[in-house]
Amino acid sequence: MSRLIVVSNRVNPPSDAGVGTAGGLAMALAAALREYSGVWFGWSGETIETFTGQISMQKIGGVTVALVDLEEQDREEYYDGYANRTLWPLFHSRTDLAAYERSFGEGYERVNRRFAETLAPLIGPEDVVWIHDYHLIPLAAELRRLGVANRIGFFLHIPWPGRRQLTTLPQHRQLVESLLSYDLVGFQSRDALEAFGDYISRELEMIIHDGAIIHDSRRTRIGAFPIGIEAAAFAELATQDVARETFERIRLSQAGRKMILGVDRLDYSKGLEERFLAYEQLLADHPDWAERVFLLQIATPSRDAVQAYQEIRARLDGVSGRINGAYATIDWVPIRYVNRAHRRDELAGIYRAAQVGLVTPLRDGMNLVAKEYVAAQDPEDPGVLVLSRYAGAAEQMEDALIVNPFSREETSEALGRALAMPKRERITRWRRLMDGVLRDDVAAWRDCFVAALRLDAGGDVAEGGGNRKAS
Ligand code: GDG
Repeated sequence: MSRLIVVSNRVNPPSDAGVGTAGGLAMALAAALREYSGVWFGWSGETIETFTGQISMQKIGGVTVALVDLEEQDREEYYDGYANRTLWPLFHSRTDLAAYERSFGEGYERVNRRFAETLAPLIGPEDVVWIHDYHLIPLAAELRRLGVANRIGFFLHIPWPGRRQLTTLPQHRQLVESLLSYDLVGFQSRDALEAFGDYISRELEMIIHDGAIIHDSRRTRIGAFPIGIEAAAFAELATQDVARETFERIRLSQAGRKMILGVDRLDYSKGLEERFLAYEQLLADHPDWAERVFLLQIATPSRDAVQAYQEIRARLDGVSGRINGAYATIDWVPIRYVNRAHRRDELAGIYRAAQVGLVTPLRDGMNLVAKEYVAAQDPEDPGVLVLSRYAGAAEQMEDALIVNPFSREETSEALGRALAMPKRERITRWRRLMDGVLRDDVAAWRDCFVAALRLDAGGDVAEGGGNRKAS
């Protein structure tokens, strides 16, 4: 029987209760595996003294997972190093933060080889393999070297960088050529697909014809497959007990004030500092909003081991403290800045209580928070989404107020407009956004990608979310 084998760096299915703190990617992949029988393979997050390749099989939340431990040196070079200090900043247009160290590249190759050697014996002749994200770009090439001839697809959850930026990476050519071992390579947006196509045609001088790259060994099809959320289920969650209690708690503490909400992993790509400054601009330009509005920013710490993350955290503590010191009154604090993670159902209630969802990353593959905010709204009295043009989601969510997050004046004006928007316009915009979020949900994304991956090499690529092909 043909199974789906999903591979990602971390394996983190939501618990059986389904209300844990699992992020968007985890929710999406667990949903994919509940639908198709299969296995989810990846790193356990644990380290041991010497790599053994021993697999621990478990069943979590209805999903079979296969976990391997890595060595401490792997964590340092592959995960904290090449993934988080080289590729993440580079792919988010932060070459100033990107560390190009040979040991990181060696660790990346070593772990991808280890993953391939451990995974290959698990793959049956009919299985289809779906590999996720920038940690594992060379995995298909390593599997091919071991003789795996199955159909293998890759999906990139983050943006694809501009050609000139990518060429700053010493091994850029090797990295991109390793993608040609896949049968299908998927991106979040047309923007990413076009940037990739630009590199392929101008650096590798290869031809893209009819949505596929023609090269010696195979035909690698490429496409945009914008990821979605479990939209109907999330909308439902927002009306359940825990969400309702959280909503009421916020309403009580709001005391009639409007709430602007941000929810992000604490990451420099999310534009949090720029967001705080744009909000400060609103308070400076419109003193009448003082004491009538507040910003709730939930920012869950991540990648604490990396210095750039310690620095952004310290900067945000400083900026939020300064703004609060300058504008607060004895009974009003302009920014409620929270570094604690919340349960998913609490989060749904928090989204529903916010009059404005402020989603302003400087660069983002998709951004699921924008979609969750829309899904959680009350249809009779929805809030307004303010969305960065540099989130992949902006290609699909044109009825949001689209802003340039680098311009604090533009963002602050959009905030003012969102806070004052009449109900009729809010409902019209939200309805269109919600139709899209429901239609292009995570099941549509998964089915579209898997169907395209299962097609014969001669077939055409189906695409999700109404996106066009680059050719
Ligand atoms: C990467 C790409 C792409 C956040 N705080 C809490 C919490 N979250 C959840 C949100 C959302 C997820 O984490 C964040 O997803 P995003 O898409 O916003 O961002 P990344 O983590 O950077 O994800 C991104 C995504 O992969 C999927 O392809 O969209 O572009 O960067 O689901 O709700 N969840 C809970 N408590 C929190 O405090 N339960």
